[in-house]
Amino acid sequence: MPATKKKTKSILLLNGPNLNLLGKREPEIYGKETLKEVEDKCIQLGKELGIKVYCEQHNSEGGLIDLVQAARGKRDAIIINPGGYTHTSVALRDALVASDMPVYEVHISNIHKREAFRHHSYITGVAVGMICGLGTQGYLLALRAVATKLGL
Ligand code: CA2
Repeated sequence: MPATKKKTKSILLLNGPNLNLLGKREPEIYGKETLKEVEDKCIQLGKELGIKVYCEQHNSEGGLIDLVQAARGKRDAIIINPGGYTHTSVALRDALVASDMPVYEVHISNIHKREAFRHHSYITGVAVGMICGLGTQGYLLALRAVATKLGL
């Protein structure tokens, strides 16, 4: 019998509105690293773990939903920081459910230490888990959690 080749696991790392400004504004809340630096670290860790990391960022709700829909059937999981849409978007939540991918939610800041309107997330209820308040390290921790779940 011919040996079957195992397909490399892959994930979508998706960042929402304004996260393209990482490292350029409000470093006291979001740190000094740029989004590109964070993405590069995730790609590198992904290589070590055996996961190909596809990075996307979009500022609009529809743009994020399109990216989630496009990942369906292609990626094994999604790590998402939905930015401000965390607290407002039923539509993004619906898209994540419809994607059939396990969802890992990440927030750089501790949303529960901030304004009351940030305390509720529409995403957490459909996520495997949520990491917040650990800075950009949260993305790397989420990636490690994905690897464990995928048996890598
Ligand atoms: O802590 C997080 O990661 C947030 O998802 C960030 C969102 C905020 O609305 C959420 O409540 C918590 C805001 C993203 C804005 O990103 C910026 C990054 C650098 C400079 C300015 C904004």
